[in-house]
Amino acid sequence: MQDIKIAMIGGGFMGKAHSLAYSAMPMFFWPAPARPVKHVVVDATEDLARTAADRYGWNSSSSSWEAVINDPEVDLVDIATPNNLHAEIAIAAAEAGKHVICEKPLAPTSAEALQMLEAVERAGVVSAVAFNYRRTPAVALAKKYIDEGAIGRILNFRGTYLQDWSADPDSPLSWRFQKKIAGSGAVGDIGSHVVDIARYLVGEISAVNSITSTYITERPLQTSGFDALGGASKSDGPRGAVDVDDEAISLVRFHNGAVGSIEATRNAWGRNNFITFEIHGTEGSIFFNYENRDELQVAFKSDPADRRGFRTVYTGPNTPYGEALWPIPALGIGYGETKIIEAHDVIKAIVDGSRVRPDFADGYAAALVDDAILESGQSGEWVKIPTRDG
Ligand code: NAI
Ligand code: SOE
Repeated sequence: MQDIKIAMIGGGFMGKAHSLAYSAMPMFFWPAPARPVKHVVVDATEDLARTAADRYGWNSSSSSWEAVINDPEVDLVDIATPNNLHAEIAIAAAEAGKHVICEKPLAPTSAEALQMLEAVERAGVVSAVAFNYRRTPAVALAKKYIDEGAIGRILNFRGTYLQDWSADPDSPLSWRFQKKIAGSGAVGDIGSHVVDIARYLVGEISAVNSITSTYITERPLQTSGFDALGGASKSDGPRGAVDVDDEAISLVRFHNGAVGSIEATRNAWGRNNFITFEIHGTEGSIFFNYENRDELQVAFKSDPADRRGFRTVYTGPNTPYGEALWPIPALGIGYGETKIIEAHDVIKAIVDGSRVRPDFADGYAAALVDDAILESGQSGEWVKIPTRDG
């Protein structure tokens, strides 16, 4: 079995998730397309990098991403840093001939995302953007229903991503609240996942009309280098300005005539990872809530009149990715499984020399929608989503 040697840049929250995925992938997908080798992990300091290597089982560590992407042994560069570093690292990795997986949003702006796309195209390497929620088996099952025509022509899509980790004004000024690092707030951080799901299930978005709001305009400065998601600091210490959106609500139009809405906020008390979509078609409807991610709710026009209503389908061995996962429906799909599937699909594409989706073209397409949401939030006008050529 071939080895794929990985250099992972960033050993924080996503560093943990990706490390787990590389270790677990061959346990789920067997025979594995290749053996992922956790060759080197990079973090901002030697100490952070060594700790990540020890904790997550990497063979070596470094504090220089520039050095590791030029390591001839590395096949795949995995970018799990804050957003402002994605473009520089991805472009350099592609120029060094490495395959690249990059966390979402692909970049803080669509302009940078385009440069990243052009770099991987020039280099002819495999690229992937880590919109892992489309790899939740129930989301892939929704795609199967839609592709098979089970709900007919899609009329509308209502998508949400609601969280509450930043609802407390005393929660720290994470990098996610700083435009120079994150690019945007709820829009790029979580709204982009819903944009990806909408594109995956319904098709390309043609225009948006959005409201964006910032409720908490300053937050306590973080005392450690680690990003604290929530965890009110109750600090009387200095505060810094929040210069990104807390919430975005958008009406959307799709090229195929469907309409819909996308909402994103991290200030919704009681909502944790509330990624939902409801899709109505001419022949039926589908509803999904990530907080019950083993389940897909479906209802069909053809249902007998005395059985009207949504019913629950549980994902398991017979639904997408099921053969690799657990042998009984509803044993439980977790966040980790979505990342394990993602690792498999990326490594398989490298071995097969094929395209994996979502790739940098998808990341760029999502970034164009994110930018349009921000622009519409400022202007209050409908904003058309440009195509790659303008
Ligand atoms: P984090 O703050 O937990 O981790 C980022 C890591 O990057 C830290 O260990 C930090 O020290 C390191 N880092 C910073 N500068 C560096 C440099 N110059 N060289 C090497 N390492 C450096 O952030 P988190 O939550 O892991 O987010 C990382 C990326 O993953 C972001 O783009 C975020 O949007 C995305 N993300 C995606 C998720 C998903 O569900 N797909 C979930 C969470 C985050
Ligand atoms: C914080 O909102 C966050 O970690 C996002 O950055 C991720 O993309 C999301 O999946 C989980 O929440």
